[in-house]
Amino acid sequence: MPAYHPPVIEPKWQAYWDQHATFRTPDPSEKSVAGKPKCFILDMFPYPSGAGLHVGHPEGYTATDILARYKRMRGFNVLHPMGWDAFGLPAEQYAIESGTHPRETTQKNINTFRRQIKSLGFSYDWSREVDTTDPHYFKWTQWIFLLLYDTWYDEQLHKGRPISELPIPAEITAQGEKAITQYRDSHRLVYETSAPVNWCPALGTVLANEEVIDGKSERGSHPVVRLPLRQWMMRITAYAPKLLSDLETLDWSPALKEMQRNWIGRSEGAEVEFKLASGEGDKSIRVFTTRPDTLYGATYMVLSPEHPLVGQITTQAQRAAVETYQKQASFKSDLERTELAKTKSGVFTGAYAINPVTSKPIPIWIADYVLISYGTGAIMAVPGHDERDYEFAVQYQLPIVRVVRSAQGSADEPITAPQAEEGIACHSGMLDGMPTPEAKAAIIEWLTTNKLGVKRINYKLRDWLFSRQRYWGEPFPLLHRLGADGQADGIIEPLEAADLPVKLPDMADYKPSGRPEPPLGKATDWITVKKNGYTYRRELNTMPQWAGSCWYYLRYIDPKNDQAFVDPVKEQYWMPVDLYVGGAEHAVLHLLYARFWHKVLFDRGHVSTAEPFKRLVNQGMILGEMEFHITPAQFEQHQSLLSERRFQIVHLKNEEEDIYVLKNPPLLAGSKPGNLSEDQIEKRKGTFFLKETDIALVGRAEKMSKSRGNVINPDDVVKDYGADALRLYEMFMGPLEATKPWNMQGVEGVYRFLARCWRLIIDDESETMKLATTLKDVAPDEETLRKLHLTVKKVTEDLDGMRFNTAISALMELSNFLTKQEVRSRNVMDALVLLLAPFAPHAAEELWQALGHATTLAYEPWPAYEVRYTQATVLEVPVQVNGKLRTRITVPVGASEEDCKQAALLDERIQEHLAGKTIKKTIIVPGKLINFVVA
Ligand code: ANZ
Repeated sequence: MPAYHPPVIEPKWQAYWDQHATFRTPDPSEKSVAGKPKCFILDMFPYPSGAGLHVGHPEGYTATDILARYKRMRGFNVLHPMGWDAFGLPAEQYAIESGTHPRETTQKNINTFRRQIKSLGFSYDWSREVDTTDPHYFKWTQWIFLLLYDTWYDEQLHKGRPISELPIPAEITAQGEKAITQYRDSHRLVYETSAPVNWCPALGTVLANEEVIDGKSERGSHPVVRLPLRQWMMRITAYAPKLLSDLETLDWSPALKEMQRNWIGRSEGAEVEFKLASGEGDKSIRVFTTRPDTLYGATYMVLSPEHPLVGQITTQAQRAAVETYQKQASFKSDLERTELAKTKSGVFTGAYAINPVTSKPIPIWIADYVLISYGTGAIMAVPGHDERDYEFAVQYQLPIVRVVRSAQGSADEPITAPQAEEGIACHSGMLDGMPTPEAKAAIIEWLTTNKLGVKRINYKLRDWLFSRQRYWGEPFPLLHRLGADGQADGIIEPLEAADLPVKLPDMADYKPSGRPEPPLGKATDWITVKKNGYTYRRELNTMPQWAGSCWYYLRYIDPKNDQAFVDPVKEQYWMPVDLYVGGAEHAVLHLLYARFWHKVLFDRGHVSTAEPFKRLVNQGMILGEMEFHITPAQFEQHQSLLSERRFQIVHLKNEEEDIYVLKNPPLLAGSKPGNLSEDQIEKRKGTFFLKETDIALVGRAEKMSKSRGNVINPDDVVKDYGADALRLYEMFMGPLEATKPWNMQGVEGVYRFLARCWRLIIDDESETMKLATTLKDVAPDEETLRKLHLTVKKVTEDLDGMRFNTAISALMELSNFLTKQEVRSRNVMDALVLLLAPFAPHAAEELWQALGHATTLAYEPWPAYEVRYTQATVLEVPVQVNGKLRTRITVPVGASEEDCKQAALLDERIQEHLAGKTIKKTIIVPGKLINFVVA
């Protein structure tokens, strides 16, 4: 037993923590909380997939656990919870294949995840566990949905308000009850619309844009088509300005804030109205432009193929061509239509509009590079100054004119490439000679005066498509009223809080119909509701997986409350989240959606902070063991170079690919070839190359994932090395934010470090558990005190800065130092164990107990350091002869001038330089410099 043996001590302490509820977090009303500052440390909760945990998961969880344990030792009341983001497609797909209820599959997966996470010794308060699929939880997801449904955004007051406070214009009131209802419905943060969606027949669901890659579903690669469909949307765009400006108040990395900014995508410009040429009716086309100053250069217009005017303005002669084109465009995703498109395409509608400043008729085209979902879905095309328009104009031989010149350039310089940069307006009538910003302001003023346009700010952010045609999600708490004919009459009845939760019906058949109707339509008993003398049909869509994760952090604060989603007093105490750690893959959507819901809750008075997550850190990705792939052709071409570099080359041939994998040569005969390390590659223009070669790597074993077969299962690591070693290794690999390759040898290294710490304290040669004989009740010597206090300082500062890898290095150094001692002080061992505790809690608890302490160390005060032991004792001072640096010497801190001079004179190099010369003067700047002036 006395040898370091994780399989015994780790389960022992996990059971101890469970039995003693060591990590139960007291509520703010409890006595034990008095005087303690709070600290809310949050992990992004996992989706409990069937594959179980991989070593990427515990990275962030270990970091937050170390901090949670550290903060407790520093006297904080720490909230550190865990839960499950458990709705989602895989359980439903599995149900379709196997008939197993998704709840069953989900529960099984949760149990696996919980077991795995518990085996790593994280100090979660398990009494606060949440599960988004639990009706006690999603009751409140539905409740918050109803709050959003009940809210409209007041642009004047810049806040969400109850729909009952929406001012109804007199002309609407005059039209009666139905018009008022419609008016309200069109202002809610949750609204219905018929929107073109990505419909995937094989999955039987609509997909978000991010779930579609190259026109195929991300899951399973099934074809996706664009269809108009009745959908529920959330008006997140109303909050775009606040989501943008409040980023400034957050302690997030600049890169992450930039990603959110880009996603929100604020553009300042104008809307301009173009009348149709005479004979085409009194209709007009509105465009959005960021360059209203180029209006004189608008030589044609483009409508998105989906634009509602297309059908009305297209001439008979062009109709067939236009309709064919519209159909083609409907099969392409936005990405394919814009960034991925190699060439531009379009069709003339036969109609013309009038350029409002030149009064010239200009042709109206349709083209798929104009998207219906942005701005007004129509543009004025300025081929002289917009790249896309230029390309299009060249292709279809449309006129190109220069309306902006560079400061030195001429107005008549021909355009051979689009000039997008700002400059001086030319060929622009009243704007001529104005620099772009001035020209923009002038034309906007002119347009406004002439009622032909207005200043406009647009956002790239789109409203959030909130409904899914799936079974395994939260049902909507909404009813559709049916008229006498059994059809929905357009009146929506939101359920009341007392009616919640709306649970999912039990069904035997989860199969999608292959048509856009949701599977819930098959639950015939469930869908019909009688209320107040009316018959209603339930809403059949379910919520997207994002819903449950929009507010889970609030539920941890008060997980069992069945009167409110969170008690306001507790909410005020715990919020905001002090630290949120998770993967960068959630940098945009989850964080925007959660911030949006939080802001609505804030406006409606249900939470006390405008932002949920004060500080956020993205952990870096852990890569599978690294390999670099090259194609057979590359192999042929570079064979000699590759052998020169002595790579081990493994030829892989499977059904899908024929590739060579490069590995480092085995270091010892008989050992396995090593994987290549980061220093073998370099990144140029976004592509990875083998260092100092032009061999671009076609692939490398990247992010760990089951499909790549490079997943390392934490269970195996725990079994072989223990949870403490896994935790240490996860943190020792490199900075938390960095992308790091996994390397099994590293795990062995930290394991040896733990065993060394163990042997410092335990006599591993004795039969029974006994302290090492080298351990004595003696006061440590000065040198040991210095080393210890310096280590405490370093580890403390590193933990505050989340530099876990360097903190671990400092602990390793301390253990090496102590290993050399023949007699060790017990006090020093106590301190070492406390420093180790956040990182390797099981070993630390066991050693703490061995050192004679009766209870857990989880709440022991964190070791303090004394400054006097951490200050340097010697200084390095440069020594010059006639102002030239000749050497450096070390002197004790506070040494006198005379001592410094004598020390310098004893130095061999100085003696050489002084030989045969007379010292005329000695200049000494204490602690900084010694200079001998010689003749
Ligand atoms: C004329 C113009 C002249 C434009 C010029 C640009 C440069 P951002 O910055 O992304 O907001 N545009 C507007 N709506 C569009 C749509 N639905 N689909 C595709 N393109 C659209 O870009 C705004 C610019 O993108 C607008 O300004 C418009 O082209 C185009 F020298 O108008 B611009």
